[in-house]
Amino acid sequence: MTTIFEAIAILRKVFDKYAGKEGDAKTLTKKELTDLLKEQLGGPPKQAEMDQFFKMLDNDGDGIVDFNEYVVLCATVCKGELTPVLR
Ligand SMILES: [Ca+2]
Repeated sequence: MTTIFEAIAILRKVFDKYAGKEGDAKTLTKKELTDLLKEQLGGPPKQAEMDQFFKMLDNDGDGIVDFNEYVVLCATVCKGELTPVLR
């Protein structure tokens, strides 16, 4: 497997790990996303910032973050743009 496919497999594995904690195993609740940020990215920010961040990621506004929306989070981290949010 090439390096980029390995990286993608790991991103998928992380998503599945947190999405499987409660509710639908194919989506992230706010609690699951908070745990993911805390354990994997050194976050989360303050509750108000977390609410705003979750809203931003929840593109279709259904109250959960699906895999497509999670990919946006990964891309944001990849571009180095998440640091100001998490600090
Ligand atoms: Ca959503």
